[in-house]
Amino acid sequence: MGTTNAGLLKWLKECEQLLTPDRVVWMDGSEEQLEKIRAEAVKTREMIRLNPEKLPSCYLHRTRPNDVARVEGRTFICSRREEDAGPTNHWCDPKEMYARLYDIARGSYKGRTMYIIPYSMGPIDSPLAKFGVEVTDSKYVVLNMAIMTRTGQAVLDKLGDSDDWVRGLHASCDIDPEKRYICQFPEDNTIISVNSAYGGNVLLGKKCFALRIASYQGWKEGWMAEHMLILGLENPKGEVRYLAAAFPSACGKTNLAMLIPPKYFRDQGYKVWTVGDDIAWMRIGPDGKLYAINPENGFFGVAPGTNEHSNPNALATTKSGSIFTNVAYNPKDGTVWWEGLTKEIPDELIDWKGNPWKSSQFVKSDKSTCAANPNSRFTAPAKNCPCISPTFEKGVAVPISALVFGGRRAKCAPLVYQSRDWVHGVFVGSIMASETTAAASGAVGVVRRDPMAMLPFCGYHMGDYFQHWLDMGKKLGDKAPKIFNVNWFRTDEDGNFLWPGFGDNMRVLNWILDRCDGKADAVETPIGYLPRPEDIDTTDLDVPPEVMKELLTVDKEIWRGETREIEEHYKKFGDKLPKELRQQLDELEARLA
Ligand code: OXD
Ligand code: MN
Repeated sequence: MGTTNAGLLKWLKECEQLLTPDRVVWMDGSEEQLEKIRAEAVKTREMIRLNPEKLPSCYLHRTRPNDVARVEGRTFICSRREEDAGPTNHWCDPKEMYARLYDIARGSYKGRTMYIIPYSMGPIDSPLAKFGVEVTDSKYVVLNMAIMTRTGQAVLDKLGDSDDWVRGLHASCDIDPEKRYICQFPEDNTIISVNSAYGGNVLLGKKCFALRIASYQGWKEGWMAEHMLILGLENPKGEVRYLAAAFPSACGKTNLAMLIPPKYFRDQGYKVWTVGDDIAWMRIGPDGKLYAINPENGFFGVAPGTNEHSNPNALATTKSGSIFTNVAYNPKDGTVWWEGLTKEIPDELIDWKGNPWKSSQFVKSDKSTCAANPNSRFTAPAKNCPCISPTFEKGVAVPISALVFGGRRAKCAPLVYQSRDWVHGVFVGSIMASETTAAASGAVGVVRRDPMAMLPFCGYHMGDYFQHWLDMGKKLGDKAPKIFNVNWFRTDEDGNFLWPGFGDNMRVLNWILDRCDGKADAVETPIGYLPRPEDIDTTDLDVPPEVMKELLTVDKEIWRGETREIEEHYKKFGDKLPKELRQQLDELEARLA
């Protein structure tokens, strides 16, 4: 391994002096080196090797029971000034936080290996790519980063002596939840994560870099880092149009990214291509249009609920070279299982904590009796995905025709609507919300505002973030993508879903993309442009016309209530709320009056 990058070498020396590892290993990106680390991880029981015939090169990992999810309460944006982190982030003075974190991490690699992972977010040669170096004492992190990003010497070669790279320090320490911190220092291009070993907190390229740090970089440098899937929809003529879509968690982002069109469309030659399932980096190209890449190289998806029906493409993606975290183990055949994988529940398993589990102990209403943790995950290489976009494999950015926001709303939002223009679209994103489900603890149906699905991921003041969106719209002008909102979760009086969702969502995406091409009709309503029921192709769809009508109605009374809630939501941002958005709210109120 080699680099002459003085800034990098200096930082690594400082890490080594602070952490005092027994050994230092540079990750060179070779399969031989990874294979050696996998073998060591099996020996130390950090990984269980799964059935090599049924799941070749796949492993199971269990985290500590106190360390199974992202921890928003312990995630900090340590900008120099508190007001720059804004009202939606936890903040701490960087000097104070560095001191606290160095105290926690000091000497914690004793008896351990310090792994140095040079990695690229985005294809190494892409003009949209950015680089990072993560230092970690966890083989699990090393092996996951090797799936989720491009790693190794090639990154150092491309980085050269540049200072444009993100420092990422991860120390497992004692996995003490009282001393767990996930800290971003946006002005220093630095991330420090201590006392966790769970993916979302420790795979520093993902949420910490590709969203929190990158959103800040995008603001300063004139581009966008968004919590969005990217997909391409190919029509029978072979033309592919791309959209990027933001949804809060538990709204089926990975499923939408990998959807399989209904048979009627497949038979005509329609296809969906997955570019990414979680993060989009977008820049204005030389032709003035907005282009996107998926900066990741794999999927870190939620396992429960993934099956042959809900997402066959995701399931196929996990069949080799994947790491499963906190799923159940089937000792009979050395495979894995999670709730929803098969209708039939295996009689006996080893649960996610490593204890014997019998199907008879499962109580549907009690998540703690599940064999797999509800947030159990698969880390799978994107190249395994049967519908991965050829553009992803070539490493090229795709032109974005539409930006889509969505959430889980029982009554309020219609199946789909188009914003009046870019500024109104930014308003639609800024008021994004989702209702809590029975799946999570707490009250059901409570509305959580999650602007652009970035609430836990925006690395600076959200008022400035809204302004950045408005500024991007000004730069894009008439080349700007059109902005839409979708809601797959509208219900009837008894709480039953009105829309079948899954593959049939393609019917809505088709209307969206036809709107972008000026090929589909719509009617104007107070909230934006809606299709008429006949504008959505419902061939072979078992949804009666009156239900289609219901899915596409806007209840003014509900929306008047909604505007009162938006007033409250907007108060949080104080005078950082762009006046254009305030004006959008006033205009919406006037249209609903
Ligand atoms: C994720 C998340 O894991 O958004 O992608 O929490
Ligand atoms: Mn996500």
